[in-house]
Amino acid sequence: MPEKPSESNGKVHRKVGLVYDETMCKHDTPDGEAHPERPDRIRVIWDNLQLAGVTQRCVVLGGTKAEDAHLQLVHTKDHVNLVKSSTNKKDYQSDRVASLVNSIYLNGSTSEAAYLAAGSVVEVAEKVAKGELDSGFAIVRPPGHHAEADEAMGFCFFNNVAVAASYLLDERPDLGVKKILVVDWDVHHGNGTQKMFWEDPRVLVFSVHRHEDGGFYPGGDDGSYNMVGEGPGEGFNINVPWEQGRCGDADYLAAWDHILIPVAKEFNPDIILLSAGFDAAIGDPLGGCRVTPYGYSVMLKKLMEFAQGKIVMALEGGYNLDSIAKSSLACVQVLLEDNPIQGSSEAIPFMSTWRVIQAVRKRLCAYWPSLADELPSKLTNQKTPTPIVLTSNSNSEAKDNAHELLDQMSKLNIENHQGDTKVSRSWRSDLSKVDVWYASFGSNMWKPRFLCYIQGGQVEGMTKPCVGSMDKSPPKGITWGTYPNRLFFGRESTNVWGKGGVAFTNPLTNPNDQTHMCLYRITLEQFNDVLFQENGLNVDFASPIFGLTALQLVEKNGSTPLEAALAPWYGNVVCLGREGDVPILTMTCTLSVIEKFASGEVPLSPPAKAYANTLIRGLVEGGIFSEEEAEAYIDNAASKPLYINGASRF
Ligand code: Q9C
Ligand code: ZN
Repeated sequence: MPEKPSESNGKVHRKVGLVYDETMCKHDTPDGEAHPERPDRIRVIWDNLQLAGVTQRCVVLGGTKAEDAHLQLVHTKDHVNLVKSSTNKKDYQSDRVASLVNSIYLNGSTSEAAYLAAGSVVEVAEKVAKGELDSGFAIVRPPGHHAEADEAMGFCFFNNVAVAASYLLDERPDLGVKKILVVDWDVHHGNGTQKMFWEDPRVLVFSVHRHEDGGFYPGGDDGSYNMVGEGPGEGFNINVPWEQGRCGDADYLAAWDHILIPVAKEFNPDIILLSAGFDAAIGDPLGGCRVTPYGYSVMLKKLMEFAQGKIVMALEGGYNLDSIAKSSLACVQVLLEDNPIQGSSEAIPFMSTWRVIQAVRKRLCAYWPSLADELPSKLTNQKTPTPIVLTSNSNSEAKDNAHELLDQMSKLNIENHQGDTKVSRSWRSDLSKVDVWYASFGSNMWKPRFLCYIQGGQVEGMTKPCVGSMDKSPPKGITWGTYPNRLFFGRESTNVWGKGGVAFTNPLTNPNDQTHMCLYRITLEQFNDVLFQENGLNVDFASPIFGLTALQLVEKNGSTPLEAALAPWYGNVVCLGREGDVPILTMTCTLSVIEKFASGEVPLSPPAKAYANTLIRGLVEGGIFSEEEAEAYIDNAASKPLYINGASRF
């Protein structure tokens, strides 16, 4: 029996379930290596919901483990047993080659997390189908939509959403769910879900994804619009395959208005299961698209018109912590029927978007008459031309995405996507209100050099100038500190300094190590501009790489590896403590890069003279050392081998 919606302050609102279980954070890489599908993903989502005060207004559920019988509705017995038995393995690194090919990794907690992820989606789906909840969001990992009947892939082990759909249809006829709409807005094609319901007309699977003619993960033809299902399921599989990256709110909403929504009206589902990956979000290092939290909220709001708003969201991908936290909050606010977040999308779809939408409508109109009409040309003529993209000759995904992002950001102004400019303006004004101490241990210890990152320009020893920060106001304070981290020099050459190593500090502490650091009090906005420049990205990004959520996280955990694609060398922000209310942050390399330095895979290399002199000047002018002492300090750091044992991890 459906329960009455809860009431507070006389305002009726909907019962929204949230599943969060910290146990799912235990699934991690066996060797601690950085990976985009990382434990903090679900933590930041949860923390941000708490911070916004929405968790108290929801029904909070702990995780539930899936039953083998339910998993076997869509997976083979062998596959279920393989995932289950992975708990007892001794050596997880031995499967490295296989896992690299299939984009998965395992540790001793993977099985438990995978059972919880699937079971939790089943639990929310059951409660929504029963009417105990109006809707819900299962904040789970590992994700599910790539997992096939007999195969883990794409960071996925069990197909959480598919298990829940089959459970409702096959195990709970008493709940009266006969037709399920699966909407998959993760930036990757939901290949697993497509296969599992290929011949099943009870489940309409809709996936919108970056496809690029099969060049984007998971690749091949599976994600093409020609894949419409077979047998009784013919017409019940709809793919919207983007030809390019950089798609945003305008493109997604066009697919909603001209494909998904008319079809959903005809299909008239009893419940909607949403494969809610947030990797099409702006700033995502894997997706290269630009959907805003506002865009997600509108897409969800449009789905609320169906199945009496019975929507079960399950997290899939999404790898920019800031973006996934904000997008998730925007969605939960829609489920709660709060005043939706403000925003506007004045951007126009790409030319390729209309091409794809028209092709999909044509391919599927035999099954869905509402797709038959030709779209008015006054609509499809409004389009943004596909910009010329410089193609990278590297096939590494990280590099392509970094390139893609740079390209995307540098075109913002000429494309006149007003939505983007607004996003950019608002992150800057938010972060300009927060102060941090930036702790420098390399050339930035010399104030005139550091000021180049703020005011722009070039000092002695630099081979090229810096553009500086958008906000050029000088640091609000300067002080010095000594920290138990090891200073060392590595790499053979850099853009700014030419040949020779540059300074890094080990994020691991050891009481025997001492690094002197010069602290500058700057805004978090300026800190991001320093990060961009330190990593060779002197462009105006539409989103910060180190935002407020990341700041909270680094204060809690000590260290936050940034998206590897964005920050190849100084990609790790480390919190060294606080000075009064203000956190002390430094930037160095990630632990996996430390390991490469320690193993010799990337060379340690002493600093060139001009670079070393900059550090020495900083230490001398800062009153820390005499010139001789400063030279000895640098020599010592440059000549000792780097050990990583015996250190404590932040
Ligand atoms: N060149 C989800 O978002 N990328 N999975 C492999 C190989 C794998 C994404 C790249 C991306 C998997 C749930
Ligand atoms: Zn994805």
